[in-house]
Amino acid sequence: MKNIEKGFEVAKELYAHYGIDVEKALEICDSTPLSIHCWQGDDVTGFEKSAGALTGGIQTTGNYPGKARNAEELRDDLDFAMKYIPGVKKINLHASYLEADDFVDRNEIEPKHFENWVKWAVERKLGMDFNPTYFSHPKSDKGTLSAADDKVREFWIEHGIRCRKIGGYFAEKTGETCVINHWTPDGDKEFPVDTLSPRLRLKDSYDQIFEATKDVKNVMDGIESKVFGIGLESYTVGSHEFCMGYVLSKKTDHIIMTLDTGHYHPTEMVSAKLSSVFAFTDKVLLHVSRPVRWDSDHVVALDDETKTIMEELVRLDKLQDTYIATDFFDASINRIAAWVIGLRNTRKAILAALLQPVGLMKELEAKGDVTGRLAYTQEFKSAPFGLVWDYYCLKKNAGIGTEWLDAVREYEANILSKR
Ligand code: RNT
Ligand code: ZN
Repeated sequence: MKNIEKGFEVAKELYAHYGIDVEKALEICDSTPLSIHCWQGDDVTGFEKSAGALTGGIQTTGNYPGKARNAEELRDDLDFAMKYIPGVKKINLHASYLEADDFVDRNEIEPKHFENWVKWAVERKLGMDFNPTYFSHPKSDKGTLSAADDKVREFWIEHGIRCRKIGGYFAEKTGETCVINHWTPDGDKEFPVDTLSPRLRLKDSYDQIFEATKDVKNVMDGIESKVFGIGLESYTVGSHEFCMGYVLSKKTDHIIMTLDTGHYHPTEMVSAKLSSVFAFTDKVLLHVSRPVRWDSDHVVALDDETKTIMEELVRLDKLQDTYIATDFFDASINRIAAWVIGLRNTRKAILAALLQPVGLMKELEAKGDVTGRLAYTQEFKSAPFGLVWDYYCLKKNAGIGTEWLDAVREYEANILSKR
């Protein structure tokens, strides 16, 4: 422990040399909410009485033992994981994680089906976010909000309406804004002849959902686009252009873009999109994930893109205007470790971004000193933010280094392995 504090002092001195206030960076890092996606804990299965296969062009691979089989187990696992995820957190639920004794279809869900989650979140002072589940359902195979079949489309519109009402209930109970992410997998394996009609129907469905729930308060709505899904390779109704067009045309405060790091072509980076998006909107919802060649939803790594996204948000002064949510599902490793690694990496990237002399670098750039700019941006890539991170984890009692791994292994031996 002494060494951690010593390391922190060394780092602090180095950062002070560049005019960086480490304590202030830690405070911002700690208070930036990260919304933890519940679906890493059970491979996006959910707890509906009819839960079947995962559909919608997303996939979990692997069969690591010990996944949560019900909401109590999932909450226990989240409680355990959260001990090792320092800083302000929210919990992000999908509609399919409802609790009910009997089967409740998606067009019938109500706040009461989430009472246990709300109680649990309120006790822990966690904000709550939400997601309609437009996949893994017999009625989702031929499109949902863009379906040509009116009955099917109405069913899903009703689901969206109910989800917004549940989001309003979450906000009321937790006292915090509920961020709802709207994502539909709708698309086609082959190229449709008529690519416009499904998009007009999707647009109309979103309009109907928002119109029917316009009195819902304290809810934000991210519209998530995607390039393609498995089995839907040729056409995605909710493409980037569609979703961006929808959001910008609405001119409301609550309808915003969701940018998922796995939802673009492999060389297209979310980090490079942020300032363009912020030139036209005030808030953004980020889905932090890790695509490996496709939207594979690997655990978030402390990779260049994650670090660059956070640098961009800090440099644009948009960290407070970005709702940061994680979105990955790896069934090939210990699922709790997946949460801990992915969430710690996300926050660590925020800290690394905050520990840079942004003002100074902006001054150099403004003066046209491009040499100085390159020197500084490069220098801080190897700055000792890890020493500050360790100190932060020490203060938060969140496990230093890989200490958390021993605890997770013990939990696996005592609890997960017995499931
Ligand atoms: C799918 C989207 C979406 C889902 C979750 C489960 O490609 O990223 O956000 O991952 O809703
Ligand atoms: Zn996503």
